[in-house]
Amino acid sequence: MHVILANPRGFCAGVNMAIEALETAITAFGTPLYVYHEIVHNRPVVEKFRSRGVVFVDGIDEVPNGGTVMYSAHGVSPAIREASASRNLRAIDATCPLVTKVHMEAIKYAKDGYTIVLIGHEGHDEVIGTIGEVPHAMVLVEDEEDVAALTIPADAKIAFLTQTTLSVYETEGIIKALRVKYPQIVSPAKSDICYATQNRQEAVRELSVEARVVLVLGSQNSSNSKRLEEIALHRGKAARLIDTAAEIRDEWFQPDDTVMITAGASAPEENVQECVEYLKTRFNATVESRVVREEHVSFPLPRELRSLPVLK
Ligand code: 2E4
Ligand code: SF4
Repeated sequence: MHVILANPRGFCAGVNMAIEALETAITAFGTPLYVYHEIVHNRPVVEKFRSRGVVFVDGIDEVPNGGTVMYSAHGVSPAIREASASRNLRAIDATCPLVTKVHMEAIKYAKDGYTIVLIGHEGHDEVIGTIGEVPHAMVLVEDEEDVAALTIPADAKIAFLTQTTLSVYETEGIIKALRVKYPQIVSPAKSDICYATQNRQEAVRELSVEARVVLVLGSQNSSNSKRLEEIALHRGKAARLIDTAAEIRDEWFQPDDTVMITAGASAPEENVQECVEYLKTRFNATVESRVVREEHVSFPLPRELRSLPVLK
């Protein structure tokens, strides 16, 4: 068996920042510490923090008065910020700056009188947060059928934005349909699909060609991880999205297989290495690391944590 380890894979700059922010907040404020939604969409990460006294909540009313709440990397709507303020909570914002950028674009387009089409997945934390900025000016589309069903007038002032973790290929199709229906449609100069999402997809597209089996480390509710699994499946690969090596089944493999391993932006490297070790032990696999793109991106800690005396 041969294992191809894809690069880039795993934690992106936004996830590194959010996890470091939570670690820092635990040190500074102790537990229980509250996080609105999962800090990132990864079960092992969430379970580890939960075992250390972090409480993940789906409503601000679950946080006791005067408590500390951190917003997850996926961002929140202004209504959530207001709810925290009215409860006198100490709020720490671990939203990825690349999600905040989309929020800012939404605010600007709405202020300039545009109707905004947001391409994204209904019910996803990031989409809920982005729509919450300008709900009166925004309509969500998930696919080309939704574009066909849009009733925005043909001559409207119209813009589109996207969720940060979509499939580049599928989104191109939806954008094409939007441009046919609304030739005047505008959008930000740079895609809202972030660098990490694009690079991890590119690595799967390029490296999966050589593999029969593709293992993607990541959780089922992780949009960017799910997209990596889908890309491999569309290419006819036997692809599996798993959280840990414990989910691996030997029947998935043939002894002389080439297996590509990657990880979504929220999946820890530890879980990748467990899978590599398993395949080495069980199938005598050789391992090769392949780099499709270099990444040199990092984000500062949330403002609320930068000036803490305890950390100086
Ligand atoms: C914030 C924005 O959005 P997705 O479900 O892929 O989130 P996940 O937590 O898996 O990945 C990190 C992240 C966070 C991605 N985009
Ligand atoms: Fe930010 Fe992109 Fe990572 Fe999401 S996947 S947290 S947008 S860097």
